[in-house]
Amino acid sequence: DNATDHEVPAEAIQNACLEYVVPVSIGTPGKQLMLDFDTGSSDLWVWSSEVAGAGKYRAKHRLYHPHLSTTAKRVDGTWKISYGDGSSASGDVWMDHISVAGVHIHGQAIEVAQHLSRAFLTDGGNDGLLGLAFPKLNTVQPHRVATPVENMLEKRLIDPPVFTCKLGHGSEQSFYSFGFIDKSVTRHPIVYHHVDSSRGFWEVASTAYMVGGKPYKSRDNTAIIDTGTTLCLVHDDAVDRIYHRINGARYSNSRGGWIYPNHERLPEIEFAIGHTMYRVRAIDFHYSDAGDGLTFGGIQSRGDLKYDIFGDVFLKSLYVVFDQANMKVGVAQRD
Ligand code: 0ZP
Repeated sequence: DNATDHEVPAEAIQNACLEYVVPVSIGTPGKQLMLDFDTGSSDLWVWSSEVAGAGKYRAKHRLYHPHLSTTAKRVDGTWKISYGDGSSASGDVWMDHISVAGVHIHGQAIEVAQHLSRAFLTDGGNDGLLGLAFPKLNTVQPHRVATPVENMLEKRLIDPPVFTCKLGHGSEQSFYSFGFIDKSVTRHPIVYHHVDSSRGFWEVASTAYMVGGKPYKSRDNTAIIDTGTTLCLVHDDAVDRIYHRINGARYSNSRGGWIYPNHERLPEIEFAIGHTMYRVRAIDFHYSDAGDGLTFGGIQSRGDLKYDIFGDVFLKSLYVVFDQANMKVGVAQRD
């Protein structure tokens, strides 16, 4: 058993604009589905042959057929999840083998979808989600099931007992690794920060930020590190200060967010994680073309939420190590 056995290959991810999906093999023979790895939830659920009324949408997805897997076993329990954006899914539960980035889990609960909300039916992007948040958020009733990371730790399948995430922008490569910290990603140091897991999220202190070199404090503020959220969502004080520094920026009701003229100069933007400041790179801040020579900004208001959400727009500037056993995240700036 040598060290490299635990080094798992980086997995390619596609569809980098809205979400990142990762190949996961499920069942016997293995069926490969593309799952959205979500550090903001703790359910592993998949599109299946049991999805009701999916009709023409089904053709856009790879499905898990528990009845065609020789290792699948039906278990007690049902699940139902609602996400921050209002989408939802529900169904029953099976046990089967899965393989994620070279790690084989024999006996993983798979939540099989029977009902999916409209957003999932019309989105062709993912074939399900793989939740990477803390176990307490799992929605299976009457007893929650173990998440893949929980199983990897419990069965000592990964050493060191961490997973890491590098999200690329555009055609830059992206990966998740399990049991392997890739030090070649960045020359910046990985600094470790305490995680408050009481709500089940990867929640860190974030009590300071910088806009155009000017420092601001945000007392008692926290942020959730969430690969399943596309944008970076922060409190309105910060949002206002950022867009006030961009000529011609305004809030657009029709587009549901802040926009600004293409090619406008952007201020430097940094947010604290623990006591370290991390920069949002300008290329990552430009989220999308809003038409009429305007750009939709990658940092938007968190609305009524009590915490910031550091989603993909910010994570593209970082390399993050998630250490569930020690309730820490290691974060390094990328160039
Ligand atoms: C998203 O970021 C969407 C994309 C999206 C939504 C709304 C406005 C947008 C504006 C511009 C660009 C993107 C926007 C993710 C998404 C991507 C691609 C295809 C999709 C198809 C259908 C639906 C969503 C798609 N959603 C965030 C979200 O809910 C919005 C949000 N975040 C609100 C916080 N508050 N993300 C969840 C995972 C999604 C679910 C993954 C839908 C894709 C499919 C979670 O990571 C959020 C998390 C709460 C957060 C406080 C950490 C959560 O809901 N966890 C469930 C637990 C239940 C709490 C026990």
